[in-house]
Amino acid sequence: MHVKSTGPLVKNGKKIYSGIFRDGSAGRYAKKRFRERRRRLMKKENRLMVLTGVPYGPGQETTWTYAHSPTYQEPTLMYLTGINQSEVILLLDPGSKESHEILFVKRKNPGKEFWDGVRFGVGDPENVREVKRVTGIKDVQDIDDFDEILKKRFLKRRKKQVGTFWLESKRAGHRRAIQTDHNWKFKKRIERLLRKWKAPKGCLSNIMQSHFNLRLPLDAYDIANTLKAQKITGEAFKETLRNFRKFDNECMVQGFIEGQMLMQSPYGLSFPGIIAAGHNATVLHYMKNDDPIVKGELVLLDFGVRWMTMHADISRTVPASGKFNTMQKILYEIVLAAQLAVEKKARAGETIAELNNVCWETIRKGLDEKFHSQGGLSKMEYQGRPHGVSHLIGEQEHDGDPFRDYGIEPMKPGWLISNEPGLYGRFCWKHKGKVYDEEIGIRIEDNLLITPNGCVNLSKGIPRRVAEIERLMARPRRK
Ligand SMILES: [Mn+2]
Repeated sequence: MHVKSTGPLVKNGKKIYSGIFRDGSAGRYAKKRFRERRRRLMKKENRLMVLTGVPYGPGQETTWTYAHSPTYQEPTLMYLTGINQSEVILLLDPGSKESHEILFVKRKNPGKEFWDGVRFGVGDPENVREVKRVTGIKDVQDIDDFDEILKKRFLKRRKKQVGTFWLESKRAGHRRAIQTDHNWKFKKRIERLLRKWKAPKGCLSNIMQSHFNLRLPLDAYDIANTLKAQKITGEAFKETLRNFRKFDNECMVQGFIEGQMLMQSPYGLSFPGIIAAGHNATVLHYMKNDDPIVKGELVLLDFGVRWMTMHADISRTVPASGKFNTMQKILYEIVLAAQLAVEKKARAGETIAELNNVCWETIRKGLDEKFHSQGGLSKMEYQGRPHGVSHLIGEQEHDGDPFRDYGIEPMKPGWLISNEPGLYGRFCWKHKGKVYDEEIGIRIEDNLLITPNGCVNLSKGIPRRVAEIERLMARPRRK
C-alpha cells in the first residue's frame, strides 16, 4: 500500500502549509502583511507583549465533542500571524536588542502527526527553518520555555510593563470581562508569573483597544477575501432557491446550502446556519433546523461561508411555495425599506446607534402606514427593537468587543458591518375575503463596507427583492 505523506502540500514546487497558514495563498505578500501588522501594533503599544492562541483544535474541546471548524484560531493571533494551529504563543518585544518577535510552538511529535497531520513545531531543524520561512518570524522557540524566556525579557526591560489581550468593557457602569475563555486564563497565568518575579503591581495591561483599532478596518486583501466569501455564499443561495421546492424539512435546506458553500471553500462556514420555517423564525438564534416546511410559510435563512480569514453573514427570507402571499409581501417590503434606509445612512463618522434609530423607526412607520392602517394587526414580543441592526464583521463573523461598545463610536472607513433589520411576531389581516394569521420572522441581512462618503454593499449580488426571489424559485429545476 502506498502511504501518502502527511507533510505540507507541494504546489508549483513550493511547500504550502495550507491547513496551518491561513493566508498562505497570498504567498510572500502574506508574510509581509502579517509582519507589517505586528510592526504597527509594536509601534502603538511600545512595550513587551504576549498573546496566546487557542488551547486546543477542533474536536478537542471536551472528550466527547466532535465539533469541527477548519478555521479555529484565536482571531487576535490569526490577525497577527495567520497561523491556524492550537498551542501557539506570540511574544513581541519592541526596541529589544534581541529578536523583536518570538513564536512559541510545541515540539514536533511524529507519533501525534501520524494521527493529526503536520504541525509547526520545534526540535527538527528543517521544520523550524520552514516555520520561519512560511511565517516570516525569525525566532521560533519551544512553548515549554515560554515562562523562562518571558522572565528574561521582562527583567531586561527598564520599564516593567507587559501587555496582553483580554475582552473587557470599560464603559461607565459596564465594567465586566469575559472570564471563561483562553485569553482570560492566559492573563491569569501572566499575573501569577509576575507575582512570582516580584513585579510591581499594575504592570500588566490590556492591549484590546489598540488591537481592535488596527484589526477592524479591513485592508484591501481582507476586502478581496470578503468579496470572495460573498460570491460563494450568494451562488449557494441562488442554487438553493432554484431547488427549493424539493425541500420539505429545514435540515434539507441546511444540508443543501451548506454543502454548496463548503464545496467552494476549505475554510469552513462563518457559523452554523439558521434555517427557520414559519413560527421557528421568531426564535432569533433558532438552530434545531429539524422541522417540516409547510407550504405557504416563510422560511428564514441565516448563513455564510469563510474565505481565508474573512466571513460572509447573510440572511434572507423566502416563501416556501415560491410566491409571497399579499400580507407576507407587505411585511417583507417594510423590512426591506428599513434595510435600504440603513444602507443610505451608513458612512464613516456615523454611529451604529444612529443606524439603529433609522432602522427601527422605519419599521415602526412602515407597519403603521402600510399594515395597521389597512386593518392589519400585529403582536410582537419586544418593544420596537428585537436586536441591533449592525455588528462588526472581520476575523470573526461577530468581530470587535463582544460588549459592542463600538456601537457608540464613530464608524471608520474599512469597517465591515452587518445590515440586518428584522420583524418577528404574529400578524393577522383580513383582506379581499381572505384571512391571514401567521407567526412570521423576517430578516434581511447584507454586509456593508464603510467608506468616507457612504458605504459599499458587498452583498448586492445576492438577490433580496421580492421579484428576484420569486423568479429564481419559479425556475424549473435543471437536469
Ligand atoms: Mn449577523
